[in-house]
Amino acid sequence: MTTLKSHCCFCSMQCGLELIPDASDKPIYTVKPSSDFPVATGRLCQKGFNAMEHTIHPERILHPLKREETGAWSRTNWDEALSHIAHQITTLQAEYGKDAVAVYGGGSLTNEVSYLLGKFTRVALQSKYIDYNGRFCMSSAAAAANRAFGIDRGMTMPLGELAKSKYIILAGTNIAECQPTMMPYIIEAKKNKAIIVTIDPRNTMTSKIADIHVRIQPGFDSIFMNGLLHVIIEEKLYDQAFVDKRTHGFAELAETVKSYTPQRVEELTGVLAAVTRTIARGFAKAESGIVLTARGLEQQVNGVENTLNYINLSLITGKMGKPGSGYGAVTGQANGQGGREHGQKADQLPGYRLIDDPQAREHVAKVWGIDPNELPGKGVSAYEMIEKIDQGEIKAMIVLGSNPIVSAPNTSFVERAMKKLKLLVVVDMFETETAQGAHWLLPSSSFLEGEGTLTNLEGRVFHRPQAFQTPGESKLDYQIISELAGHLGRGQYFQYNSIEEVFTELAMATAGGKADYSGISYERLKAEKGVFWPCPSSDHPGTPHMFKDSFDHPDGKAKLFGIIPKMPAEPVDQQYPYVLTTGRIANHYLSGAQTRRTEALHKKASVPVAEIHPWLAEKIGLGLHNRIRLTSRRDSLVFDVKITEGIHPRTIFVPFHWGGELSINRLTNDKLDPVSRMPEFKICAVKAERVDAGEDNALRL
Ligand SMILES: Nc1nc2c(c(=O)[nH]1)N[C@H]1C(S)=C(S)[C@@H](COP(=O)(O)OP(=O)(O)OC[C@H]3O[C@@H](n4cnc5c(=O)[nH]c(N)nc54)[C@H](O)[C@@H]3O)O[C@H]1N2
Ligand SMILES: Nc1nc2c(c(=O)[nH]1)N[C@H]1C(S)=C(S)[C@@H](COP(=O)(O)OP(=O)(O)OC[C@H]3O[C@@H](n4cnc5c(=O)[nH]c(N)nc54)[C@H](O)[C@@H]3O)O[C@H]1N2
Ligand code: SF4
Ligand SMILES: [Mo]
Repeated sequence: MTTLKSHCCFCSMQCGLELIPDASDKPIYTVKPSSDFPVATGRLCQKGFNAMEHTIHPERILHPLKREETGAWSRTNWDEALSHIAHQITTLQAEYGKDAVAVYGGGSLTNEVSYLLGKFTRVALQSKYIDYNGRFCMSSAAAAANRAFGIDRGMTMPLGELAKSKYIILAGTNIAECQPTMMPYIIEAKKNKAIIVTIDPRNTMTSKIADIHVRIQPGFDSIFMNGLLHVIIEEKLYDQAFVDKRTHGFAELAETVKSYTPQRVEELTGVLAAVTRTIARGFAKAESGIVLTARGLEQQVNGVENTLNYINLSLITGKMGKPGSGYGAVTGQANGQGGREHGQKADQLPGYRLIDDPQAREHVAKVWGIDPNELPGKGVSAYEMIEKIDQGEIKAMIVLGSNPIVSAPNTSFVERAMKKLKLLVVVDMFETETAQGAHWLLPSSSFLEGEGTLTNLEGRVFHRPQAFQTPGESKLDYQIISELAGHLGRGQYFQYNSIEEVFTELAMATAGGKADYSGISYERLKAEKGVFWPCPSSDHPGTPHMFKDSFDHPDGKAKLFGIIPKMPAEPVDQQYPYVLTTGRIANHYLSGAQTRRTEALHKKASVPVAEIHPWLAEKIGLGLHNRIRLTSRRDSLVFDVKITEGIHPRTIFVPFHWGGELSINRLTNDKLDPVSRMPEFKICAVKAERVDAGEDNALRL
């Protein structure tokens, strides 16, 4: 047996890994970091080292399953499953219209599968309803980048630039737990005397390496940012030449931030005026600087505006398109970048083309061999699809690559709505919380079985080879999608002999679009170990650095936006006096479907723990062995507690990687950003009460 190569299935770093066979020749492998992938070379975090475990878990679904009337699953075969599903789809569409059937995708899927899901929805189902879990992830960052730069690529520069930077601002991004193998790039910068600033309501593993940590209350980023912009403009520390030549909107921005003196910002946020001045002057004067944002400030009803305000900082200081400088929204999922480029989004066709643009429709329809008029129009965002189920407009849904019963906001509502579906098909490796309510569960492949391309957080497209055959009767996603299209009578549009053929078609579909992959081929990816998009021709080297000379708006300039800070959707009040924020811990991944089935990770963190400040513990009289009840306007749950100085006193943090009674998303708010339709995962108002130790609680300790 030989060493096999793959990439970790979890975060957007997409570290290369090798599977070293056991000397005994048994099918046992040890996971080691790969030495020949140019990103985080030779490094894996604990999730990466354990990435294989869930793929061989005994709970893996190995045969198609059908829900009997008794509620139990029964084993079936592919032909029966797909023909029944196709029949139900056709019947529902005949009665309620094509749009009665929806698709819900995910950002872990390869570029090819993301692309095919979009094509399947528009060509095989002929429905307008497709969206995906990236709506809960990168949508605010994407909308902000499109507005400011005219194009959305999470990071505008390769990771290597971090090490060269002299000033790095990390806002609402907990890299040490969420992209752990990125940390050495930042530590390298620190060794070269860079200043590191973290902005987060919590002291995180990331803030441990910060020179300055700004402990901001959730929802206050834009006020603080206006303070920084105010100082930079008042003290004329901005890059006048860059602002004049390469941006629009400076006068409006200057006017907006005029009243945000550091003193006023201190009164509003508690951040000392001296801290605001120090960071403003330090960043503006540094010879290079990088701003990275992530979900902390993006997953809010003001997420797009918050992100735009951080982009303002990069732009007015001219820290774009030059060494050691740039702005980046740190992408989250394995293929969080590529997954949002190729048509899983309600309003997009492959290559970031807009579905309501006649030229885009014509181009893609031609590649697909259909009439542009056959293409449906824009659908709605992920959460709004769930609302449409509740309203009775969507009757059937195919979920492929997501577990919304755990990961959507206000999951008590989501669960009630999903129960109304006449047909729920889940394509997954496991019987997830979402699959527990499904009518059909179709066994899919894991990352070790599915060959394909992904695009990492830098915009680097790379090839992930197949390591193993699919176990049992499970199939590759692209085969499941193509075969179902066949059963729906649209098989002629889904004739692929290999995943490479899907990529070749994808590349054609993106030609001339913003995310142009047309110069990329499997051959190149294998030889070059990745190519950065845009890459419009086979002799184009790819684009590691964006915006060196111009931005992507028609006039080549970037746009500045004066942001007037707004309240969160659910401000605290007397009844619900604290802010609940949610996020991640290092040991688990998203809805936990994979990492709760990874013993080595799960045993380190088997339940969610609420982080609270000692002030709050005292206020609610929390003693030893007590737990905490958190209640929002939507639901109420009990959690174990960690008391820590390292959190804003009025803020409570709970990770979201668990289902059922442990699922914090039962409490979160489902209000959406008006532009990105991102839910407010990071802020909702809660009350907190002490739960006295009962017998069972005492035993737990
Ligand atoms: N271990 C692990 N790694 C992961 C994932 C995982 O589930 N587990 N998921 C992956 C995915 S899909 C994603 S999207 C990324 C997410 O990566 P991150 O966005 O870094 O992760 P989060 O924990 O959601 O949020 C980051 C921080 O935002 C802070 N925060 C909360 N409210 C605010 C606010 O108003 N302002 C500011 N400035 N900060 C705030 C939180 O305290 C938290 O520390 O991680 C990826 N990597
Ligand atoms: N409260 C709160 N909620 C959040 C967030 C938060 O910060 N706070 N963050 C949000 C964010 S950023 C994200 S990205 C979402 C993600 O949340 P989810 O979309 O639920 O993400 P996963 O848990 O990765 O679900 C992926 C599912 O797809 C399956 N899967 C993995 N790979 C494949 C594959 O190749 N093929 C198929 N068919 N299936 C596969 C897995 O087994 C798993 O069941 O959660 C969001 N929810
Ligand atoms: S940093 Fe991300 S991609 Fe790398 S091993 Fe860890 S989870 Fe996997
Ligand atoms: Mo995400």
